[in-house]
Amino acid sequence: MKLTLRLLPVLAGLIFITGCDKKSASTSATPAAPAPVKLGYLVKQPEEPWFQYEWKGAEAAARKHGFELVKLGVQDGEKVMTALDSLVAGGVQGFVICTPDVRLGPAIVARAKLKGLKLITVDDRFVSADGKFMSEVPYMGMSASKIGEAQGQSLYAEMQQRSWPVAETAVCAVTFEELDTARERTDGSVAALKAAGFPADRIFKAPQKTTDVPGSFDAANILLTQHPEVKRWLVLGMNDTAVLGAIRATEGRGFAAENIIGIGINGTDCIDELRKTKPTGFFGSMLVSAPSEGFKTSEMLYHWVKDGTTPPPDTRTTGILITRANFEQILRQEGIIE
Ligand code: FCA
Repeated sequence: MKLTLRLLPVLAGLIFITGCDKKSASTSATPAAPAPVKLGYLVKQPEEPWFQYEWKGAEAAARKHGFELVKLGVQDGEKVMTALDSLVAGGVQGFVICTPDVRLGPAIVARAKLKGLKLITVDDRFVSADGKFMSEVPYMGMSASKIGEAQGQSLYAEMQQRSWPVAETAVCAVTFEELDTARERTDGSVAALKAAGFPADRIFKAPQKTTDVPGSFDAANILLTQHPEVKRWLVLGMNDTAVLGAIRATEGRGFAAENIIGIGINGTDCIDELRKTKPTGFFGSMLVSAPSEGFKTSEMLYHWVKDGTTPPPDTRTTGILITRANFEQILRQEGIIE
């Protein structure tokens, strides 16, 4: 049973790829026709809208350049390795990956080399056994510290806008420090709050065990229990999901929405929240363009495979604040909503 289940993704990959081969066979009657370019796009959390929008961007690049795209969810190390084997079996020449664990980097690079696959990392940068970034693997991701700083500055500005007494306010920083991009974001945010004058002894960390809503809900809930004296909370975290879980925790403990200011990061995983007719404590998000990350990484990979153009080693993306007031307009311009 276990074996059968484990083989399913491989079989699914083979069926998909067989379908693709039929198409290429009918068009490759002329021997000189170049091999079609096939690329993979592997993400750690396919259920998160952020990654679905990255895929959307990658699909747009595939349409523009005429390559085939294989999208796979890889929630753990075993799924990554199985996915690589099925990609190779299907004639894929390279892949973009947001890995489920950055410490898998050396193993993924070794497997890719062995199989002759080109690879670009997105969002979560590979880390080698000595804890250093694997700078030899091309990477595209957020300017994490800067985006975090903007989150912290925006929280402070909104607190001032509401004339909240600092003595009654505290910061709930939902953290996931084992992931560098997450730690850089929350460190940047906390540093900006301190630089703006928010007292350091009223900034509390709530470490999340898992990077989903239940994970941040649990983390924030513990913190809220420890600090019943706090009347108003500023909430920050590495992404929208981290902040959303904490917002749900404040609601569970009876805080009114007007006593909470939460600002997320991504801008893609909070659309339903911002659309709610009754505003919640989720004030806004630092929007980063997921579709353009998906488009650019897969376009770079395409040129690398097709023309041998090596991608730049480290490309960073920036963010802007979206709130209830402007999110529809900005997300439409970004192509995230219709
Ligand atoms: C990490 C997070 C995602 C997104 C991405 C850019 O992978 O888990 O939510 O923020 O960085």
